[in-house]
Amino acid sequence: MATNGAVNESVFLRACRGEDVAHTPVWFMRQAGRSLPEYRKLREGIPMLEACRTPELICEITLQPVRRHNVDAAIFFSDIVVPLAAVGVDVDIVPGTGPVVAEPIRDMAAVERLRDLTEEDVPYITQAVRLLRDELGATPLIGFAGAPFTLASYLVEGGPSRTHAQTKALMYGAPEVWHALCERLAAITSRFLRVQIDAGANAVQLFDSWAGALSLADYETFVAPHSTRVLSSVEGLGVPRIHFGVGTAHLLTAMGEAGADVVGVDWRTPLDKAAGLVGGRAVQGNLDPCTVMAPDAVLEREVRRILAEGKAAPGHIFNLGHGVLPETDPDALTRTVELVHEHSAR
Ligand code: 1CP
Repeated sequence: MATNGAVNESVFLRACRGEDVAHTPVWFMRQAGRSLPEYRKLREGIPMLEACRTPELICEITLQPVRRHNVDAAIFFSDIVVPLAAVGVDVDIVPGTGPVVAEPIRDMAAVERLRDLTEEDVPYITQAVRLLRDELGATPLIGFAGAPFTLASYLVEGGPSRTHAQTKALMYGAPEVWHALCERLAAITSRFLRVQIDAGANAVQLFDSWAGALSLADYETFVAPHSTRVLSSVEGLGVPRIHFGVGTAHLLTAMGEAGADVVGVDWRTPLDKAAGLVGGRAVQGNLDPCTVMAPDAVLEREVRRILAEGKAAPGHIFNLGHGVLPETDPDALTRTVELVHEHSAR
Protein backbone atom coordinates (compact mmCIF):
# COMPACT_ATOMS: atom_id res chain seq x y z
CA MET A 1 0.00 0.00 0.00
CA ALA A 2 1.44 3.36 -1.01
CA THR A 3 1.17 5.72 1.95
CA ASN A 4 1.21 9.34 0.99
CA GLY A 5 4.13 11.02 2.81
CA ALA A 6 2.08 13.89 4.22
CA VAL A 7 -0.45 11.47 5.73
CA ASN A 8 2.33 9.40 7.19
CA GLU A 9 3.73 12.49 8.94
CA SER A 10 0.31 13.64 10.21
CA VAL A 11 0.06 14.39 13.93
CA PHE A 12 -2.38 11.50 14.28
CA LEU A 13 -0.07 8.82 12.85
CA ARG A 14 2.97 10.32 14.59
CA ALA A 15 1.16 10.17 17.94
CA CYS A 16 0.11 6.56 17.30
CA ARG A 17 3.80 5.75 16.82
CA GLY A 18 4.79 7.67 19.95
CA GLU A 19 6.67 10.37 18.00
CA ASP A 20 6.81 14.11 18.79
CA VAL A 21 3.88 16.15 17.51
CA ALA A 22 3.26 19.88 16.91
CA HIS A 23 -0.05 19.49 18.77
CA THR A 24 -2.09 16.62 20.19
CA PRO A 25 -4.28 15.07 17.49
CA VAL A 26 -8.01 14.86 18.15
CA TRP A 27 -10.95 13.02 16.57
CA PHE A 28 -14.22 11.73 18.03
CA MET A 29 -15.75 8.29 18.00
CA ARG A 30 -19.13 8.64 16.22
CA GLN A 31 -18.09 12.03 14.87
CA ALA A 32 -20.09 11.16 11.74
CA GLY A 33 -23.72 10.75 12.62
CA ARG A 34 -26.79 12.07 14.26
CA SER A 35 -25.22 15.06 16.03
CA LEU A 36 -24.78 16.67 12.57
CA PRO A 37 -27.78 18.27 10.81
CA GLU A 38 -26.07 17.71 7.44
CA TYR A 39 -25.91 13.97 8.26
CA ARG A 40 -29.57 13.77 9.23
CA LYS A 41 -30.51 15.54 6.01
CA LEU A 42 -28.43 13.23 3.82
CA ARG A 43 -29.78 10.10 5.55
CA GLU A 44 -33.46 11.08 5.21
CA GLY A 45 -35.38 8.06 3.89
CA ILE A 46 -32.24 5.93 3.49
CA PRO A 47 -31.90 2.94 5.85
CA MET A 48 -28.60 2.77 7.75
CA LEU A 49 -27.29 -0.40 6.09
CA GLU A 50 -28.18 0.90 2.64
CA ALA A 51 -26.16 4.05 3.39
CA CYS A 52 -23.28 1.79 4.48
CA ARG A 53 -23.33 0.09 1.04
CA THR A 54 -23.30 3.28 -1.04
CA PRO A 55 -19.75 4.53 -1.68
CA GLU A 56 -20.70 8.16 -2.46
CA LEU A 57 -22.76 8.40 0.74
CA ILE A 58 -20.05 6.74 2.85
CA CYS A 59 -17.55 9.20 1.43
CA GLU A 60 -19.69 12.29 1.99
CA ILE A 61 -20.75 11.29 5.53
CA THR A 62 -17.15 10.50 6.49
CA LEU A 63 -16.02 13.92 5.25
CA GLN A 64 -18.76 15.95 6.98
CA PRO A 65 -17.16 16.06 10.46
CA VAL A 66 -13.69 16.61 8.98
CA ARG A 67 -14.91 19.75 7.19
CA ARG A 68 -16.93 20.99 10.12
CA HIS A 69 -14.71 20.31 13.11
CA ASN A 70 -11.12 20.38 11.79
CA VAL A 71 -10.44 17.01 13.42
CA ASP A 72 -7.07 15.34 12.78
CA ALA A 73 -8.48 12.05 11.46
CA ALA A 74 -11.51 10.75 9.62
CA ILE A 75 -13.28 7.57 10.70
CA PHE A 76 -14.79 5.50 7.95
CA PHE A 77 -18.59 5.65 8.00
CA SER A 78 -19.89 2.12 8.42
CA ASP A 79 -21.07 -0.07 11.27
CA ILE A 80 -19.68 -3.11 13.06
CA VAL A 81 -22.50 -5.28 11.67
CA VAL A 82 -21.79 -4.43 7.99
CA PRO A 83 -19.47 -7.45 7.45
CA LEU A 84 -22.04 -9.72 9.13
CA ALA A 85 -24.77 -8.55 6.77
CA ALA A 86 -22.27 -9.03 3.90
CA VAL A 87 -21.91 -12.75 4.72
CA GLY A 88 -25.67 -13.19 4.80
CA VAL A 89 -26.60 -12.72 8.46
CA ASP A 90 -30.15 -11.35 8.63
CA VAL A 91 -29.35 -8.19 10.60
CA ASP A 92 -30.86 -4.75 10.45
CA ILE A 93 -30.03 -1.50 12.20
CA VAL A 94 -33.25 -0.33 13.75
CA PRO A 95 -33.48 3.43 14.38
CA GLY A 96 -33.39 4.18 18.10
CA THR A 97 -32.35 0.62 18.97
CA GLY A 98 -29.26 -0.48 17.07
CA PRO A 99 -28.44 -3.82 15.41
CA VAL A 100 -31.21 -6.45 15.54
CA VAL A 101 -30.50 -10.03 14.42
CA ALA A 102 -33.47 -12.06 13.14
CA GLU A 103 -32.16 -15.48 14.16
CA PRO A 104 -29.79 -15.34 17.14
CA ILE A 105 -26.82 -17.75 16.99
CA ARG A 106 -26.82 -20.10 19.98
CA ASP A 107 -25.73 -23.54 18.74
CA MET A 108 -23.05 -25.18 16.61
CA ALA A 109 -25.32 -25.61 13.59
CA ALA A 110 -25.94 -21.86 13.51
CA VAL A 111 -22.21 -21.15 13.94
CA GLU A 112 -21.42 -23.45 11.02
CA ARG A 113 -23.77 -21.51 8.77
CA LEU A 114 -21.63 -18.39 9.31
CA ARG A 115 -19.37 -18.24 6.28
CA ASP A 116 -16.12 -16.38 5.63
CA LEU A 117 -15.99 -12.88 4.21
CA THR A 118 -14.21 -12.23 0.91
CA GLU A 119 -13.24 -8.93 -0.70
CA GLU A 120 -15.92 -9.54 -3.36
CA ASP A 121 -18.61 -9.39 -0.65
CA VAL A 122 -17.80 -5.76 0.13
CA PRO A 123 -16.88 -3.93 -3.11
CA TYR A 124 -18.51 -0.77 -1.73
CA ILE A 125 -15.97 -0.71 1.11
CA THR A 126 -13.01 -0.80 -1.26
CA GLN A 127 -14.60 1.83 -3.51
CA ALA A 128 -15.46 4.15 -0.60
CA VAL A 129 -12.00 3.94 0.97
CA ARG A 130 -10.43 4.77 -2.41
CA LEU A 131 -12.76 7.73 -2.91
CA LEU A 132 -11.92 8.95 0.57
CA ARG A 133 -8.17 8.63 0.14
CA ASP A 134 -8.49 10.84 -2.97
CA GLU A 135 -10.48 13.43 -1.02
CA LEU A 136 -8.71 13.46 2.32
CA GLY A 137 -5.28 14.74 1.32
CA ALA A 138 -3.05 14.78 4.41
CA THR A 139 -5.85 13.71 6.78
CA PRO A 140 -5.57 10.06 7.82
CA LEU A 141 -8.47 7.66 7.46
CA ILE A 142 -9.23 5.24 10.30
CA GLY A 143 -10.84 1.96 9.28
CA PHE A 144 -12.55 -0.16 11.91
CA ALA A 145 -14.30 -3.37 12.82
CA GLY A 146 -16.09 -4.90 15.78
CA ALA A 147 -14.07 -7.32 17.91
CA PRO A 148 -15.28 -10.94 18.18
CA PHE A 149 -16.81 -10.51 21.65
CA THR A 150 -18.81 -7.39 20.82
CA LEU A 151 -20.01 -8.87 17.51
CA ALA A 152 -20.87 -12.14 19.25
CA SER A 153 -22.90 -10.27 21.84
CA TYR A 154 -25.24 -8.93 19.11
CA LEU A 155 -25.42 -12.29 17.33
CA VAL A 156 -26.15 -14.29 20.48
CA GLU A 157 -28.52 -11.80 22.15
CA GLY A 158 -30.26 -10.88 18.91
CA GLY A 159 -29.83 -7.18 19.67
CA PRO A 160 -28.40 -4.71 22.18
CA SER A 161 -28.20 -6.02 25.74
CA ARG A 162 -27.27 -4.40 29.04
CA THR A 163 -26.26 -7.60 30.87
CA HIS A 164 -25.04 -9.81 27.98
CA ALA A 165 -26.72 -12.66 29.84
CA GLN A 166 -27.32 -14.94 26.82
CA THR A 167 -23.78 -14.29 25.61
CA LYS A 168 -22.29 -15.29 28.94
CA ALA A 169 -24.63 -18.29 29.17
CA LEU A 170 -23.25 -19.58 25.86
CA MET A 171 -19.66 -18.81 26.88
CA TYR A 172 -19.95 -20.74 30.15
CA GLY A 173 -22.43 -23.40 29.06
CA ALA A 174 -21.06 -24.35 25.65
CA PRO A 175 -17.46 -23.12 25.44
CA GLU A 176 -16.80 -25.15 22.27
CA VAL A 177 -19.66 -23.35 20.50
CA TRP A 178 -18.45 -20.02 21.89
CA HIS A 179 -14.88 -20.50 20.66
CA ALA A 180 -16.06 -21.76 17.26
CA LEU A 181 -18.24 -18.65 16.92
CA CYS A 182 -15.41 -16.31 17.91
CA GLU A 183 -12.99 -18.06 15.52
CA ARG A 184 -15.35 -17.39 12.64
CA LEU A 185 -15.90 -13.81 13.76
CA ALA A 186 -12.14 -13.27 14.07
CA ALA A 187 -11.70 -14.43 10.47
CA ILE A 188 -14.49 -12.15 9.22
CA THR A 189 -13.16 -9.16 11.18
CA SER A 190 -9.57 -9.76 10.03
CA ARG A 191 -10.69 -9.82 6.40
CA PHE A 192 -12.88 -6.72 6.87
CA LEU A 193 -9.95 -4.76 8.31
CA ARG A 194 -7.63 -6.05 5.61
CA VAL A 195 -9.97 -4.88 2.84
CA GLN A 196 -9.95 -1.37 4.34
CA ILE A 197 -6.16 -1.36 4.72
CA ASP A 198 -5.57 -2.68 1.20
CA ALA A 199 -7.79 0.09 -0.17
CA GLY A 200 -5.84 2.78 1.72
CA ALA A 201 -6.98 3.09 5.36
CA ASN A 202 -4.11 4.55 7.42
CA ALA A 203 -5.00 3.11 10.85
CA VAL A 204 -7.57 0.67 12.21
CA GLN A 205 -9.61 0.60 15.39
CA LEU A 206 -10.91 -2.63 16.83
CA PHE A 207 -14.07 -1.84 18.81
CA ASP A 208 -14.62 -4.24 21.69
CA SER A 209 -17.16 -1.85 23.15
CA TRP A 210 -18.78 -4.30 25.56
CA ALA A 211 -15.71 -6.28 26.73
CA GLY A 212 -15.80 -4.33 30.02
CA ALA A 213 -18.75 -6.52 31.04
CA LEU A 214 -16.28 -9.40 31.59
CA SER A 215 -13.90 -10.16 34.45
CA LEU A 216 -10.20 -10.19 33.59
CA ALA A 217 -10.12 -13.99 33.92
CA ASP A 218 -13.05 -14.45 31.53
CA TYR A 219 -11.60 -11.89 29.12
CA GLU A 220 -8.31 -13.79 29.03
CA THR A 221 -9.96 -17.19 28.57
CA PHE A 222 -12.84 -16.41 26.23
CA VAL A 223 -11.95 -13.25 24.35
CA ALA A 224 -8.28 -12.27 24.26
CA PRO A 225 -7.12 -15.20 22.04
CA HIS A 226 -9.64 -14.20 19.35
CA SER A 227 -8.90 -10.47 19.48
CA THR A 228 -5.18 -11.31 19.37
CA ARG A 229 -5.76 -13.27 16.16
CA VAL A 230 -7.46 -10.26 14.60
CA LEU A 231 -4.82 -7.74 15.67
CA SER A 232 -1.92 -9.96 14.64
CA SER A 233 -3.50 -10.48 11.22
CA VAL A 234 -2.95 -6.77 10.51
CA GLU A 235 0.44 -6.43 12.17
CA GLY A 236 3.49 -5.21 10.27
CA LEU A 237 1.52 -3.34 7.61
CA GLY A 238 2.59 0.12 8.79
CA VAL A 239 -0.98 0.76 9.94
CA PRO A 240 -1.39 1.47 13.69
CA ARG A 241 -3.92 -0.66 15.53
CA ILE A 242 -6.15 0.97 18.17
CA HIS A 243 -7.99 -1.31 20.61
CA PHE A 244 -10.97 0.20 22.45
CA GLY A 245 -13.63 -0.82 24.95
CA VAL A 246 -15.88 0.80 27.54
CA GLY A 247 -15.48 0.20 31.29
CA THR A 248 -12.20 -1.63 30.72
CA ALA A 249 -10.00 -0.25 33.55
CA HIS A 250 -9.33 -3.85 34.64
CA LEU A 251 -8.62 -5.00 31.07
CA LEU A 252 -6.30 -2.26 29.79
CA THR A 253 -3.11 -4.31 30.19
CA ALA A 254 -4.65 -7.36 28.49
CA MET A 255 -6.10 -5.24 25.68
CA GLY A 256 -2.67 -3.77 25.00
CA GLU A 257 -1.06 -7.20 25.09
CA ALA A 258 -3.61 -8.48 22.57
CA GLY A 259 -1.50 -6.63 20.01
CA ALA A 260 -2.53 -2.97 20.00
CA ASP A 261 -0.29 -0.02 19.22
CA VAL A 262 -2.75 2.35 20.90
CA VAL A 263 -5.19 1.54 23.70
CA GLY A 264 -8.49 3.44 23.86
CA VAL A 265 -9.58 4.46 27.36
CA ASP A 266 -13.03 5.54 28.51
CA TRP A 267 -13.57 8.51 30.87
CA ARG A 268 -13.52 6.40 34.05
CA THR A 269 -9.74 5.87 34.11
CA PRO A 270 -7.35 8.86 34.16
CA LEU A 271 -4.91 8.63 31.25
CA ASP A 272 -1.82 8.81 33.47
CA LYS A 273 -3.07 5.74 35.31
CA ALA A 274 -3.99 4.05 32.00
CA ALA A 275 -0.53 4.84 30.61
CA GLY A 276 1.00 2.87 33.46
CA LEU A 277 -1.15 -0.14 32.59
CA VAL A 278 -0.63 -0.39 28.84
CA GLY A 279 3.08 -1.16 28.73
CA GLY A 280 4.58 1.78 26.85
CA ARG A 281 1.81 2.00 24.27
CA ALA A 282 0.11 5.18 23.16
CA VAL A 283 -3.31 5.99 24.62
CA GLN A 284 -6.49 7.44 23.13
CA GLY A 285 -9.22 9.27 25.00
CA ASN A 286 -10.86 10.16 27.26
CA LEU A 287 -13.25 13.09 27.69
CA ASP A 288 -16.65 12.11 29.09
CA PRO A 289 -19.06 12.53 26.12
CA CYS A 290 -21.35 14.50 28.46
CA THR A 291 -18.65 17.08 29.22
CA VAL A 292 -18.96 18.62 25.75
CA MET A 293 -22.40 19.76 26.97
CA ALA A 294 -20.92 21.43 30.08
CA PRO A 295 -20.21 25.18 30.42
CA ASP A 296 -17.17 26.29 28.44
CA ALA A 297 -15.02 26.82 31.54
CA VAL A 298 -15.63 23.21 32.63
CA LEU A 299 -14.92 21.90 29.14
CA GLU A 300 -11.67 23.85 29.01
CA ARG A 301 -10.59 22.62 32.44
CA GLU A 302 -11.30 19.00 31.50
CA VAL A 303 -9.48 19.29 28.16
CA ARG A 304 -6.43 20.68 29.96
CA ARG A 305 -6.54 17.95 32.59
CA ILE A 306 -6.71 15.21 29.96
CA LEU A 307 -3.89 16.75 27.91
CA ALA A 308 -1.73 16.89 31.06
CA GLU A 309 -2.53 13.30 32.04
CA GLY A 310 -1.96 12.09 28.47
CA LYS A 311 1.67 13.22 28.69
CA ALA A 312 2.36 10.14 30.81
CA ALA A 313 2.12 7.99 27.64
CA PRO A 314 4.56 8.03 24.71
CA GLY A 315 1.71 9.16 22.45
CA HIS A 316 -1.75 10.60 23.12
CA ILE A 317 -4.65 10.90 20.71
CA PHE A 318 -7.40 13.04 22.20
CA ASN A 319 -10.90 11.58 21.87
CA LEU A 320 -14.05 11.11 23.88
CA GLY A 321 -14.27 8.16 26.27
CA HIS A 322 -17.06 6.74 24.05
CA GLY A 323 -19.09 7.91 21.08
CA VAL A 324 -20.58 11.36 20.52
CA LEU A 325 -24.09 11.43 21.99
CA PRO A 326 -26.73 12.21 19.33
CA GLU A 327 -28.01 15.25 21.27
CA THR A 328 -24.55 16.90 21.29
CA ASP A 329 -24.32 20.45 19.94
CA PRO A 330 -21.88 20.14 17.03
CA ASP A 331 -20.44 23.57 17.83
CA ALA A 332 -19.27 22.20 21.18
CA LEU A 333 -17.30 19.52 19.32
CA THR A 334 -15.69 22.16 17.10
CA ARG A 335 -14.87 24.12 20.26
CA THR A 336 -13.31 21.02 21.83
CA VAL A 337 -11.02 20.60 18.81
CA GLU A 338 -9.95 24.26 19.12
CA LEU A 339 -9.23 23.83 22.83
CA VAL A 340 -7.19 20.66 22.27
CA HIS A 341 -5.14 22.30 19.53
CA GLU A 342 -4.63 25.52 21.48
CA HIS A 343 -3.63 23.95 24.77
CA SER A 344 -1.36 21.30 23.29
CA ALA A 345 0.55 23.48 20.78
CA ARG A 346 4.27 22.89 21.27
O1 1CP B 1 -29.49 5.76 11.58
C1 1CP B 1 -28.47 6.02 12.26
O2 1CP B 1 -27.90 7.11 12.14
C2 1CP B 1 -28.06 4.95 13.19
C3 1CP B 1 -27.06 5.31 14.21
C4 1CP B 1 -25.74 4.64 13.92
C5 1CP B 1 -24.61 5.23 13.34
C6 1CP B 1 -24.45 6.65 12.86
C7 1CP B 1 -25.44 3.29 14.16
C8 1CP B 1 -26.35 2.27 14.71
N1 1CP B 1 -24.16 3.06 13.74
C9 1CP B 1 -23.61 4.22 13.24
C10 1CP B 1 -22.28 4.39 12.64
C11 1CP B 1 -21.14 3.80 13.34
N2 1CP B 1 -21.14 2.66 14.10
C12 1CP B 1 -19.81 4.28 13.28
C13 1CP B 1 -19.46 5.43 12.35
C14 1CP B 1 -18.44 6.27 12.31
C15 1CP B 1 -18.14 7.24 13.43
O3 1CP B 1 -17.70 6.83 14.51
O4 1CP B 1 -18.25 8.45 13.16
C16 1CP B 1 -19.02 3.44 14.08
C17 1CP B 1 -17.55 3.53 14.37
C18 1CP B 1 -19.87 2.44 14.59
C19 1CP B 1 -19.44 1.31 15.39
C20 1CP B 1 -20.39 0.63 16.28
N3 1CP B 1 -21.66 0.21 16.01
C21 1CP B 1 -20.07 0.18 17.58
C22 1CP B 1 -18.74 0.35 18.21
C23 1CP B 1 -18.59 1.74 18.70
C24 1CP B 1 -19.33 2.09 19.96
O5 1CP B 1 -20.10 3.06 19.91
O6 1CP B 1 -19.12 1.42 20.97
C25 1CP B 1 -21.18 -0.47 18.11
C26 1CP B 1 -21.31 -1.11 19.47
C27 1CP B 1 -22.19 -0.44 17.11
C28 1CP B 1 -23.54 -1.02 17.20
C29 1CP B 1 -24.55 0.03 16.98
N4 1CP B 1 -24.87 0.50 15.74
C30 1CP B 1 -25.80 1.49 15.85
C31 1CP B 1 -26.10 1.66 17.25
C32 1CP B 1 -27.08 2.62 17.81
C33 1CP B 1 -25.28 0.74 17.94
C34 1CP B 1 -25.20 0.55 19.46
C35 1CP B 1 -26.38 -0.20 19.98
C36 1CP B 1 -26.16 -0.67 21.41
O7 1CP B 1 -26.31 0.16 22.34
O8 1CP B 1 -25.85 -1.86 21.62
